[in-house]
Amino acid sequence: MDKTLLIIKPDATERNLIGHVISRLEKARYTIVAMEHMTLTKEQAEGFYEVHKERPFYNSLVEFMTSGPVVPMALKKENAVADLRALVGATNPEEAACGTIRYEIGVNIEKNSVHASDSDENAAKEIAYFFKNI
Ligand code: 3AN
Repeated sequence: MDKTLLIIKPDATERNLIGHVISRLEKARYTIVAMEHMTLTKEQAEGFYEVHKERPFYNSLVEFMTSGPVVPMALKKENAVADLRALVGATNPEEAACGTIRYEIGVNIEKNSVHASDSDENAAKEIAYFFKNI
């Protein structure tokens, strides 16, 4: 079984959409194998988004990701990474396909409600970043 990482971002936890996102994931046949409700420190958010360090939106992204609670979770399913990217939709909610999570609840390109790993390699790294015993 393949695994991937999803994070419910602060814009979604603030609007009480944790249950909504989990419901979408379970209906898409994901099994939650680990989950936490937490507020990231600046260092944790910076480390997670290290690959974007040189991008103009990095500081704003770190500020946003530390602005409220997040819910990282490890998810299991066949073809987990690609299927979750499809379910989540494009980075910019305005460009996300109808029916995707970002189309439904995304606010804008930064406050896009959920993160989903983009490759098996990154999924393994990102799961290990939050969960030590998976
Ligand atoms: P995705 O999350 O779709 O893989 P990435 O990895 O390119 O997108 O970007 C990581 C996060 O950075 C996005 N989820 C979004 O919150 C933020 N982001 C990406 N592009 C922009 C942008 N042009 N302006 C502001 N924030 C952005």
